Amino acid sequence: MDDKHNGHHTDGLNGHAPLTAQSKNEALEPFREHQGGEYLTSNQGLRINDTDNSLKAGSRGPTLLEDFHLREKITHFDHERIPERVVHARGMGAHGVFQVYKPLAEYTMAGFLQDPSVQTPVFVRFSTVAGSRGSADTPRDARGFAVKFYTQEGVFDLVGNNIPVFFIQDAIKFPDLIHAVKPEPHNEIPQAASAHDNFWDFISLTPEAMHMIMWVMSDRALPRSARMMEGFGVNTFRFINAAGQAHFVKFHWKPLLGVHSLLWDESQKLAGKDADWLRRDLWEAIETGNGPEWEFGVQLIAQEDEFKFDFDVLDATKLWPEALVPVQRIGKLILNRNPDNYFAETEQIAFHPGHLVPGIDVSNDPLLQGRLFSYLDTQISRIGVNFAELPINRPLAPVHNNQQDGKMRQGIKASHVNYFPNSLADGCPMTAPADQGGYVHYPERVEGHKIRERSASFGDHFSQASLFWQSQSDPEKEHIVQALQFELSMVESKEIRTRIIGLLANIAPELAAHVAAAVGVPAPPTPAPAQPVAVNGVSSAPELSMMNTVKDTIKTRRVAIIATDGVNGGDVQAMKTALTAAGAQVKIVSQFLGTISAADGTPIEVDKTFRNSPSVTFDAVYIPGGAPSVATLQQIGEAVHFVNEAFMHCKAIAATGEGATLLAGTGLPMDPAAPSKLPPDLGIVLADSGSDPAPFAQAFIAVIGQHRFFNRVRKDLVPA
Ligand code: HDE
Repeated sequence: MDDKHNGHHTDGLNGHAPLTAQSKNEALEPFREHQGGEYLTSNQGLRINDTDNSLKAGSRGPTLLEDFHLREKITHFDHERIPERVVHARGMGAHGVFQVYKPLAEYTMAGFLQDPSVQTPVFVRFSTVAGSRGSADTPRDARGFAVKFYTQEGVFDLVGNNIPVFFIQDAIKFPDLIHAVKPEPHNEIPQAASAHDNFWDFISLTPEAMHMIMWVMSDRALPRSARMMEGFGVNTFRFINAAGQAHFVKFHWKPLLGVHSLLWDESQKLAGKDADWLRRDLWEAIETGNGPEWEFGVQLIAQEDEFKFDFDVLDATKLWPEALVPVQRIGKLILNRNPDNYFAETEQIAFHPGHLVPGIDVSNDPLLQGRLFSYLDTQISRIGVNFAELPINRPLAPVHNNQQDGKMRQGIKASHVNYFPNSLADGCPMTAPADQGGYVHYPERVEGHKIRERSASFGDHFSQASLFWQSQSDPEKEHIVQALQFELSMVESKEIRTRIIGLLANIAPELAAHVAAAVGVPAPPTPAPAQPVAVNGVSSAPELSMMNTVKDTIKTRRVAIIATDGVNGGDVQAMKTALTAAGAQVKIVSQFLGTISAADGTPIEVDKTFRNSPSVTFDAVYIPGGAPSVATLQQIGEAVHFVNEAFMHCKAIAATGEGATLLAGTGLPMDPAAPSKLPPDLGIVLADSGSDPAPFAQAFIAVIGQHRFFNRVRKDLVPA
């Protein structure tokens, strides 16, 4: 840490000691109410003698108004809810720590980005956007990725998404966008879904949205896990160093587990089978000591290079291709503690892109500018004007100002002086000069006519949408086409569908033609073959395809071993041991809970049933050998469906000996008598009974790490 920051943190008026990641945890401890051995009391501490019977005039008589315990209990219950977030209502959060890799003083004076030995406590909240608080986790949607850093210089909030661009360029359109995507106002249908007329009507008249549309129609909008999502600050911010030099900056989170997604069919089924899929996934990962990790990345453009690009750096519908502006990985975020109380922490946390620290400032991005107003405003109506005093929102840096009163004020100010300047309190709290950490805005020179107008430099709505399309692998393109076909098939107005096809033709003629073919509107006339569109010479960006992501780990992946009585216990044990050693979560799945009996009589405890944990809740499935077990499974529809569905969802599958016969219903082009003839890239590994389990398990581990195998052409033969 440089001298300036040392000085600021350890001397001055407050003299507070440097923080550790423990300190937010410790700061929350006085607010935690641990239970054990106490009497039940009223809110005033009165011991309660009966909480099951109201006070009545006779045991069959009317309840008496004087029953203060009944009234306190029910009245509090009546007021338990606060308004849900107007967007991003459904979410889950966790505590963690952030550490920078090396000092970033060259670019920013932000204290938490200087000293690799300092752990900055964080709280992160992930969310969907459109659904209400009780909606499912897995609809097609962008995901929020909001990080609150409790730094020594105050709270810094990075309120981002898992998609690097946004639908609109100017915040003034946000209410229209959200009204359009939310359930329609007359009948409040559909919940958490963009597949309806209002949304696509708005989009069809808003060409600037088309880049973001490509992202939300891609599998990025169906994350397998919050732990397997990228995060992006989306808006352009500024870094400012101690010498006053500025860089435009875009923020990134890169997950160490890679970026992985569900398939649309899985997402829909999971919404019913386990509506809490993503929430449970994050919770369990942290509970089992597998806290997720991301690297923090920055893309920097020097202030003087502002106009060197084909896009405007202030336009939030554009990304900065990594070939032009590399992502520098500058630190690591680890989530390691679940909240103690969902409401007190995850629901009451209040983010705001205007929560900044010295060295980080906003840009003139008109989307960001409007957000700066909206978030503070919404916290006031959602929580109250004193939201910053709630335990989860309190900065670790001390707070001293002359704000006072308001609903639910917590602190008791002992001074009788509440204004500035003053002499009666020796001028305190006093303003801080920049060299004492006082926040100074970047002194950008601004000049212009007062005007409601979009800059012409924001006018290209299709090049980056094309770049995204061109950068996708074939299966990813197919999924985008299928998503658009589905969404538009739900749109009743043919005019809206036709307008969308017209917009898609500007991105890629073949995309428009494929979608049109399924939604009952003519394809636009075939133009001359399109030249690949390039952004400053970049016509394909590998970072935009999930095919190029991390694929070398099976850590925390859920693997089902399906079995029943007569299973070959050796197969089960060898596979379970190998997968567990590689970090997977292995579950024995059978028809009923209890124990099953292996062929040699050994009891095996069943963890899950086909009904309570269908194949959509797993990443991979193993079918061990043992003729009696396999014969029984073949007679259980849910077991056969389990395997067929895993095949259809392109998941890794392994089978030993007669286990392979369960693959018969999948449409797999194989001869069970000669499993080696199976094409190697289908993600299916088979072993003969009695063969060496070690290399077999390693082969299975390798395919699970690949996540999905989209080249199973016959997957479409499987009845859904
Ligand atoms: Fe938000 N957004 N937003 N947003 N946003 C909110 O604030 C808003 C935008 C994002 O876990 C609200 O506390 C406007 C972009 C996340 O608590 C509200 C505009 C990005 C969260 C609001 C945007 C986001 C919110 C609702 C257009 C990605 C959840 C509740 C200019 C960078 C934070 C709340 C959490 C929440 C306004 C656009 C991310 C109403 C006006 C772009 C992750 O203030």
